[in-house]
Amino acid sequence: MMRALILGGTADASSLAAEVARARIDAVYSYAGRTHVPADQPLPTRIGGFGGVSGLAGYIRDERITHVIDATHPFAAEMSRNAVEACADTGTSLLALERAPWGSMSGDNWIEVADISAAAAALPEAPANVFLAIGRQHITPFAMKPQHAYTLRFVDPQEAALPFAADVIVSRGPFTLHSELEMLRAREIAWIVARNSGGDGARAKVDAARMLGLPVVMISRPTLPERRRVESVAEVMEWLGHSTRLGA
Ligand code: 3Y8
Ligand code: NAP
Repeated sequence: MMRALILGGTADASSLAAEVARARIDAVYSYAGRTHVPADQPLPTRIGGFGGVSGLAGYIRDERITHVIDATHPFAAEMSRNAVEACADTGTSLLALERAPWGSMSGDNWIEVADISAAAAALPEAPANVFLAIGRQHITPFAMKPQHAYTLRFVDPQEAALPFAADVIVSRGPFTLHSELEMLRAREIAWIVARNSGGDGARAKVDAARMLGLPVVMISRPTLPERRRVESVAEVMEWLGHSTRLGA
């Protein structure tokens, strides 16, 4: 009897949950619990870590999960690694739903770096207005360049003290080209730091940067273990034996 676990937390995961619910597949949606009020899902939802690989393997056994879909964000590397191990340990089918990275196009001025520390090192020495579009969890490396006027964007209001002076915008995506252009112009942003998230939910700032001729320090994705992956909800549904082709 099929029972699916969706490791969620992205717009693609929400789209998948809607199709899975429509197909009446027995499934559970999972959030890490990073945000105060995550978006509602049309499936039974669990919130919080599993407790590492063994915790996830135990969950899979206890809940009789037969299929795991890793629809987490491309930078949720630890969750993805744990899913590969736990599914191998329990002999459970695993499929990743992972959108393609953004590619730079003519007019883009990207400085591609491997990680957050390299992103901080890539910023200039001369003070500038810098927009850090990388959330809340991994901003400490920028404390090494306190000379910049930083703008941060969080999903929830700031709780802990910041490691450097910064102005915080509280807003969850997805963001529009118009609102990103307005924000960048109003704050006279000269540099943007972003993760190569892919997808549409956060692409607007990259397009706005190109239109304004701004440099973007683009953080490349972490390498993930080999696993079967698709880029569309339709392919996941086919894998689950529920084609979403019209009239199917
Ligand atoms: C809790 C679920 C939807 C989903 C929205 C997508 C788009 C906006 C791009 C910017 C970049 C950032 C951040 C971002 C994106 C979507 C999508 C995506 C980047 C929610 C969500 C959860 C999270 C967790 C949160 C992180 C943070 C990262 C903000 C919900 C809204 C910056 C990633 O305060 C915290 O601890 C936040 C932590 C992980 C990265 C960080 O290090 O701070 N996402 N984001 C998920 C869970 O608990 O399991 O609250 O409803 C989901 C979305 N985030 O339905 O439209 O699909 O990718 N999320 C980055 O660097 O790209 C925003 O501001 O331009
Ligand atoms: P991470 O660093 O890869 O994972 C750290 C730990 O968080 C995991 O080992 C697991 O804890 C728990 N976890 C992560 N995702 C989970 C999920 N969907 N359900 C249950 N537990 C989860 O994760 P992250 O980068 O902080 O991302 C956390 C969540 O935010 C994910 O749902 C991800 O899709 C979403 N998100 C992340 C980003 C980003 O930039 N990283 C962007 C957008 C959305 P245990 O080991 O205890 O099981």
